[in-house]
Amino acid sequence: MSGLFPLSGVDIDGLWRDGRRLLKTAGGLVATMSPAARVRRKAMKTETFLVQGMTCDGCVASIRRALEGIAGVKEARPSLEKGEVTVDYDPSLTGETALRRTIEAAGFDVN
Ligand SMILES: [Cu+2]
Repeated sequence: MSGLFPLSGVDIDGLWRDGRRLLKTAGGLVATMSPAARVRRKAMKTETFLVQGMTCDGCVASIRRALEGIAGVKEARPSLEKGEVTVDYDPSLTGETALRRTIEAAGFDVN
């Protein structure tokens, strides 16, 4: 079973569900990912914020925990040495302003 397009002898039910196309085959239903869903998966964004007030590993841990608690944040990597935090996130679920506010709410200043 391969591809997103009908093969001869394969009956398509014509519906897209959650970005998947259901194919009816002799072996049963097979779901394939739609091109749109593939694009959505890749649409992650990375942003780096300068953070003031990080002084120890405890600060690093609180910033990471706060940011990774936001829906859409995949990973937050604070650097004590550089005084910054780099965040990988899904821009369809959160944004720069929410990330900034979360860092501030954790007790730090963001530039
Ligand atoms: Cu600290």
